[in-house]
Amino acid sequence: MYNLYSMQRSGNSYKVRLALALLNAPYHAIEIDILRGESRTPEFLAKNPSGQVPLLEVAEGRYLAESNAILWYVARGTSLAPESPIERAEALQWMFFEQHALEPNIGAAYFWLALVRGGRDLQTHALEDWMERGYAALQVMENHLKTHDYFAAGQFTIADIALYGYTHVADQCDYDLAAFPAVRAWLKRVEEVPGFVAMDWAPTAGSELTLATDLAANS
Ligand SMILES: N[C@@H](CCC(=O)N[C@@H](CS)C(=O)NCC(=O)O)C(=O)O
Repeated sequence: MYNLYSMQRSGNSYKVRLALALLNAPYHAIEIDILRGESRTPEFLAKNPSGQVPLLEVAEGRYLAESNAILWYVARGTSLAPESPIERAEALQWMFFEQHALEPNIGAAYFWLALVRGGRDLQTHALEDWMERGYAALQVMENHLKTHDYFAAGQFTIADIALYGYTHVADQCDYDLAAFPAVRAWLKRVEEVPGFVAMDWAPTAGSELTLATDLAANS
C-alpha cells in the first residue's frame, strides 16, 4: 500500500488522490499542512528536497515527487495512462502545459486568494499577471475542448486529471468561467466519471488518514 503525503486543499495533491480513488487503489494518506511549514521540516526535506506535496512513498524509503510523475506511476498499465507513443506524447504535452501555463497562475491565485488569510493584500503585485496568464491558459483549453471531449487519446486520461486539479477551483480565486463553455462542459464530464471524488473527499474504507502532527507525536 502506498504512503501518500498530501494536503487536503492542495490541487496538486488532489490530482493524486483523485487518480488513486478512480483506480480504487488503497493508500495511507499523511496530511501535511504546508501553511504550518510541515513540508519544510528536516524530516520532510530528507524525503523530498523540494519541500512540497504531493509525495508518494512507492516502496519503503523510495519517494516520488511531482504530481504528474506520480500520476504516470500510479496509473501505469491502466486506461488512464495511454500506451501508444503518440497518445502518451499527447498526454505529456498537456501535462507539461498544465505545469507551465495553468498551475503557476491559477494554482498560485488559488493558494494566495483562497488558502492564505490576507493573501490578496500580500500579492497585489502578482495578481494581474496570474489573471492574464491564467485566462490565456483557459482559452487554449477552451479552443481544444470545442472539438474534443478530453485532452489526449480521445478518452479520459491522467492529462484530464492533471488539468482538472486547478481548473475546477478557478472560480474560487477570481476567474470567471462564463466565457469558457467548453471548459465548463468538460469539468462536468470529469465529475461524471465513475468513481470521481471531490477535493474534500478523504480516504476511509480500506485506506487511512494520518496527520503529520500525530506521526511526530508518536515518534
Ligand atoms: N510541480 C509540483 C508542485 C508542487 C507544489 O507546488 N506543492 C505545493 C502545494 S500545492 C507545496 O507543497 N508547497 C509548499 C512549499 O513549497 O513549501 C507538483 O506538481 O507536484
